[in-house]
Amino acid sequence: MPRPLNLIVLGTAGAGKSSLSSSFGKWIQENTGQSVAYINLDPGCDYVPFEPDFDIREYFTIERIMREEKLGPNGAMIRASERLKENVTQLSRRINEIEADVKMIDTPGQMEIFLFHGGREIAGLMSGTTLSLFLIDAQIAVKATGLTFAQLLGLSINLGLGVPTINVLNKIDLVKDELANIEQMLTDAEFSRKKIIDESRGVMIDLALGISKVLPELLPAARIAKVSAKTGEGMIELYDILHEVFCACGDLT
Ligand SMILES: Nc1nc2c(ncn2[C@@H]2O[C@H](COP(=O)(O)OP(=O)(O)OP(=O)(O)O)[C@@H](O)[C@H]2O)c(=O)[nH]1
Ligand SMILES: [Mg+2]
Repeated sequence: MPRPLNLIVLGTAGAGKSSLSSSFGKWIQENTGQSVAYINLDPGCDYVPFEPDFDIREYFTIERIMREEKLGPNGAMIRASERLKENVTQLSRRINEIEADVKMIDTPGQMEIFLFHGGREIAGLMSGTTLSLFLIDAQIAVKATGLTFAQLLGLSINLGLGVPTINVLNKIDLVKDELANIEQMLTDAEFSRKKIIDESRGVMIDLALGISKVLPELLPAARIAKVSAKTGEGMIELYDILHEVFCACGDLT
């Protein structure tokens, strides 16, 4: 793959974005020999499990904005994203100057704020090829309605960020007994339909069935990767899927 490959790691709060940025980055380094840089775009975190080559917290942090501008955590996150947007040219230049084959880009848990304020702009200014990994907590995907909702969110990211998105089921070590079920929901529409009807009530059934009906038409053809950022399972599969998506999209530079 031409360098650099930018992997923007997105997902709902606590889905394992920081953990996967770290463990998949390490896996790529150790197993493919490519150099990996780590970019932290989450101004709200106290700790990240990697040593950032670029850290947005050098510019601002949620804690400081809350204190200085007397805002709550979400108001401060919006303010932080506005600052990201205002300084996007300078910040993306600094990220582009980092020499690495792969850049793992960790993002805030308040995904919608990042997407609507600055995320698209910064993704658009990165040199190289940019893909996003959308992390779904496997514990949510155990239910057909949860999986349907998560896939819909993945599509919104595709729309909001404007780059190809790979859906990644993380924390599979926590759902070992349910993995076959999840697999079947992903590949067998009729099975998924039945599960939705079993699980849901009233108006939810129609909504979930309606969404699950259109999803196959809209979802990218790529398989969903199943990984554990904790145990390291599934990293080869994720890397293979990256290749598939990359080849399907051609050279995106
Ligand atoms: N069992 C298990 N736990 C995981 C896995 N990935 C992450 N975790 C745990 O899930 C919690 C959240 O992980 P993070 O990596 O901080 O998640 P995040 O998406 O970066 O969280 P925010 O940035 O706060 O939104 C931590 O306790 C991790 O140890 C996994 O694959 N398996
Ligand atoms: Mg994080």
